[in-house]
Amino acid sequence: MYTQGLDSLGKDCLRDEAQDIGRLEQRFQARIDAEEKIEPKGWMPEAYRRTLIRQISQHAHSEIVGMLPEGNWITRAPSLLRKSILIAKVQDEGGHGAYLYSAAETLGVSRDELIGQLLEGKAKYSSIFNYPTPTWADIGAIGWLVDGAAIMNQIPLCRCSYGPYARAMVRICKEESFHQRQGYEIMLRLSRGTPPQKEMAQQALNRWWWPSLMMFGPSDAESKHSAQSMRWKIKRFSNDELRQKFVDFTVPQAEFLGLAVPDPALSWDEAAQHYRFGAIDWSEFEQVLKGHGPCNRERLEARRRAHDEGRWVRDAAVAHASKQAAKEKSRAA
Ligand code: FAQ
Repeated sequence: MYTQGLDSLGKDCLRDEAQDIGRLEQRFQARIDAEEKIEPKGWMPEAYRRTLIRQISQHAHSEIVGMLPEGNWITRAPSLLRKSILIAKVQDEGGHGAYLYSAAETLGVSRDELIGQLLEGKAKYSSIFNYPTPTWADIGAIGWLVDGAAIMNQIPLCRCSYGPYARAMVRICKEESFHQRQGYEIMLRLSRGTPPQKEMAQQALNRWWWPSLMMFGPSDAESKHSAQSMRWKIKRFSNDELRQKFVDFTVPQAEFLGLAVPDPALSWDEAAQHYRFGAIDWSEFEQVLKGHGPCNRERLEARRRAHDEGRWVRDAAVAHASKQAAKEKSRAA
């Protein structure tokens, strides 16, 4: 873990002003309003810390569970080149999970604790990763739509008020943007291919469109955390604003592919300069969040199995680290 303590400045603040949390909170909010970054050792309200741990850990879990739907196609990718690209992408997602767990650890929680919550089924991860990938086109659709939605949500997180999260997002977004393009390129190839290939791409779009819109979270009216997270500049845009941006950005891309977005209510609103889209089936989203999506059980089982089978690697890493530390100590003595 990086740090759990306050630096001396923070301690002084606490000693001097322990009676006046209100003033500390005001000063904290003023720093946020002035676009200053909040760093791990500085004072922060407990609710801010808890909100960040919740969001960053859910985000980290999403990256790690998100390796599974695509990992499913590594052995079956249609060429050696596609296989190597997919391996690199899935590995990037694992790396994103690792940076994000590190960012969460700066808030005084351990990675083991967070992973324990995921494996016990107590922690949330993105709804999107509970859907299956029955064809190669699903890999294209994930890159294009899921990474596309992730970028839309995550670019603003590069300006999040919490320094370690914001900095982790810079690299993550660069990689996600490559992922999005590789997914779109798969879809382009398929949609310019034979009629069955184009149909495969269309079916994948049909499967991933609505779950991708759900990725942005409940509507603003139902989003319990948004208002406070926006005051704290953890979130810069609401769930509905980001969803709308995604639709506006993605529909022309579908048109370029010659594929139909599976929404009969979709239409361009010239006056508003936005696409209007049909109602989202929030009951499906709620079912997925409750653990009843098509692959929830399979995903958690896969993570538990990987955790158990990887125990020897963790043990070996710890043994190696303590041997190295002992060597260092005897060299220094
Ligand atoms: N799935 O009040 P809000 C990726 C929960 S990474 C599951 O609106 P908030 C990369 C929410 O946690 C994808 N749960 O909450 C990749 C809360 O539950 P709680 C992940 C959801 O936090 C690509 C409750 O509903 N990205 O794709 C979902 O203000 C390809 C109320 O919601 C991030 O995590 C959902 N879709 O806004 C990897 C980005 N939506 O905690 C592999 C960072 C909401 O009260 C392959 N996170 N919930 O029990 C965020 O921006 C925010 O946390 C939101 C939700 C926007 C997701």
